Amino acid sequence: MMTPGETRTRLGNRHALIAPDGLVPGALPGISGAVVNVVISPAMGAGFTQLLLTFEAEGHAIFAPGAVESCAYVMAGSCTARIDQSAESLRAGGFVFVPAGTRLELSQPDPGTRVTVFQKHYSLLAGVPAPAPVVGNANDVAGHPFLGDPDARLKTLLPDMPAFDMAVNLFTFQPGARLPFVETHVMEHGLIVLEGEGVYRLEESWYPVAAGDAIWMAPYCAQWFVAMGRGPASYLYFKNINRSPLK
Ligand code: UGY
Ligand code: MN
Repeated sequence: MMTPGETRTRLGNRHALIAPDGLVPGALPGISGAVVNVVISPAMGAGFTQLLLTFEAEGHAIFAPGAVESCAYVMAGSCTARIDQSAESLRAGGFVFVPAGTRLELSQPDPGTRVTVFQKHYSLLAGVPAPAPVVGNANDVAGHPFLGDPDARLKTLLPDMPAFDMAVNLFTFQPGARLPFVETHVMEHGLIVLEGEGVYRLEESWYPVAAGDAIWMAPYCAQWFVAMGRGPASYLYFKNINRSPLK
């Protein structure tokens, strides 16, 4: 139990740890019958948005077509995803990516279904057609040893092709496994811990983290992770990719 007046949440200029205890829901257009948390957003300095939706029975989320692309990942429960005219069932681990200009609707959730949604303004690449929608399940995606470490496995959920300007990846670490070095890179991250425990280094701070914690890492935020629990630790994360930093 947290001492009254305490929180593990930390918000800085270059990174944030957002612990679930401090989340406050807010309404968003097109979403009903769901607790909506805007976990990461441009309001804190990020170049993207990370939403957490917890659906009630009859819950419904419509992402209207526009300049924004979206990738929704079902962390628990199940729902139906409608992309334009086609409908897909998503169970835990299921994900859907819709490019800018395409309508996405999430409906018929099991009560308690939890979905993380990453959204960003699409950055068109001259001469390259925009990406098509993608539907899949992380359980069907092979995990590859990260930089040769079989105990740190990375699943890349979206195609790594120039048309895509966002990556959504799933990282699973065996107890004691870690990122091999402190990363510093221009790409941003939004992250949610799905299971297990560990310690995340963000710039000059080291944070114990566990399932449900979310993290924002601004460009060049120094970052490192070690899994510390008795079982595997996994996190889902967003990364902007494939575009010149010179806008
Ligand atoms: O893709 C990445 O940059 C990844 N290795 N970063 C991270 O897990 N913090
Ligand atoms: Mn990284």
